[in-house]
Amino acid sequence: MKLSGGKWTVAACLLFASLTLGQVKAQDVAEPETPFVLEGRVWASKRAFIESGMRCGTPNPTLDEIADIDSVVRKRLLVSPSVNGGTINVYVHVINRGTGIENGDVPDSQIREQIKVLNDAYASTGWSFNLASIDRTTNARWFDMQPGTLAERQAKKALRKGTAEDLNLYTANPGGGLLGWATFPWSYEGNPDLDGVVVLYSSLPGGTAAPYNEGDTATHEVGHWMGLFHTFQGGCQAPGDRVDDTPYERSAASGCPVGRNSCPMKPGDDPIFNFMDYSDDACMVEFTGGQTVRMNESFTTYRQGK
Ligand SMILES: [Ca+2]
Ligand SMILES: [Ca+2]
Ligand SMILES: [Ca+2]
Ligand SMILES: [Zn+2]
Repeated sequence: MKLSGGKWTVAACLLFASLTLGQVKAQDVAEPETPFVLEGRVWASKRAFIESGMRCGTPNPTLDEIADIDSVVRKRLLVSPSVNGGTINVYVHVINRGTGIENGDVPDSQIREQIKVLNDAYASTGWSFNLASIDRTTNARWFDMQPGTLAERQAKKALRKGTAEDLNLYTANPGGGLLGWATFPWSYEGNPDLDGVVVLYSSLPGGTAAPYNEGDTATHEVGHWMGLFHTFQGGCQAPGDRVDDTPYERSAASGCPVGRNSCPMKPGDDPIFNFMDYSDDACMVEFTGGQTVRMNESFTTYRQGK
């Protein structure tokens, strides 16, 4: 009698727990449709912002491009094994339109915090980041540079330092609330001057670009710079992001939709906690082992010694 009462209690608890979990999931998936504001620009909702393409300006490559990129990697790895992590020098270029944070002149303290965020994010991958230098340039046209513009080319040509192994990180206000973009490792050979990462100055830790102000825009863009694609690259279709341990994902996540499963025919929930999705900074917390391998192999093929 006592025993069966205990069983009922356990069963009731399990039922309650699963109902509660179900409710939490439903709440997290449906974000409120309230206006989203970034750098003075307004979208109907954060989801609308995500779908506008302003979350990240790094292109999604085609299947043919991915096949070419990866065949070069396979050939390179026949010559000698891949590196396993390392330390990357970071040259930070603060582009602003005048003095003060509101004009993009972010202080050294915020840049040091950004480097710390990078080091924490990449700790599991074996890669670390060493702040090599900070320079500051006041140029309103460069401050508003966008991917593929003359302003981008001029700014980077004037400011870029180091080799293919070095990270050039530019802070700017890339027009209309674009959070950032990066060049891929395989673009270095043809376009060394453009190599690097640009982020919205207010996305640095403690900046005003909430909920993208914990420094993970840089984490995400550096992921591209290291050779990673978005987790939703290719949707539910193989080869996806070319990383086996990130589950397939039909489209970018917004917010922190715990339990999202946009490719139900493929195993696993969506990788919404991954730095290469579009979730809020607070929700982005991990790279996978497969992504680490891809970074190592991309670096070895396209950056090491170049
Ligand atoms: Ca994957
Ligand atoms: Ca799935
Ligand atoms: Ca985070
Ligand atoms: Zn991206």
